[in-house]
Amino acid sequence: MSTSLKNLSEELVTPPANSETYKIGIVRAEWNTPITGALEDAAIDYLNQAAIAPANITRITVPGSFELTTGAQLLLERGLLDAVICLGCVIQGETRHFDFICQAVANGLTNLAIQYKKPVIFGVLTTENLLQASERAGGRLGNKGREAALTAVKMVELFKTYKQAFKTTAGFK
Ligand code: DLZ
Repeated sequence: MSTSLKNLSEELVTPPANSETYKIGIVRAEWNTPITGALEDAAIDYLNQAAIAPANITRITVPGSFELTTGAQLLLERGLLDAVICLGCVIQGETRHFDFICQAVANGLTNLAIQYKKPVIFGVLTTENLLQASERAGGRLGNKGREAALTAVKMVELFKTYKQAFKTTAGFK
C-alpha cells in the first residue's frame, strides 16, 4: 500500500463524483483488537471524508484474520457492495501459524476479488511485533486502515468509470 517513497496516509481526500452512493463493506478481525480497531476507525474516518454515506457502510467482525476471507464472502455474496475492505493484524509468533495465516488470507482475498469481480482490499498488517503494528496503525508510519479505505474508494471509482465507458461507447482508449 505504501513504500518508503510514498505514504498514502498523507494523501489528501478528494471525494469522487457520486461517492455518497458507493457501498463499502468492512470486515475486521478481532485478534489484536487495539490495532485492528485503530485501523477501522481510520478507515471509517477516511470514508466519511470521502463523502460515503454512513448508511452505505456495512461493518462486520470475524474472530481472526484467517476468517477475513469467509467474512468478506458473506458480504460479497449478497451482491450489494462495490468493495470490501478487510482489516487484520497478524503478529509473528514462535510457531509457523503466521505464515499459514498470511498466505491463506492473501490468497483467499485475491480469489474473492476475481470470483466476485469487485475490489477486495488487503488491509492486513503482517508484522514481527506489536511495535511495528502500532507504528502502522496511527503511529509514525501512518495508518494502513486509512490507506485501505483510500484504495477502496479509488478502486470503486475506477470500476464505475470503466463500466460507464463500456456502456456509452464501443470501448475506451
Ligand atoms: C491463532 C492465531 C494466531 C496465533 N495469531 C493470530 C494473529 O496474530 N492475528 C490474527 O488475526 N489471528 C491470529 N490467530 C487466529 C487465526 O486468525 C484464526 O482465527 C484461528 O486460527 C481460527 O481459524
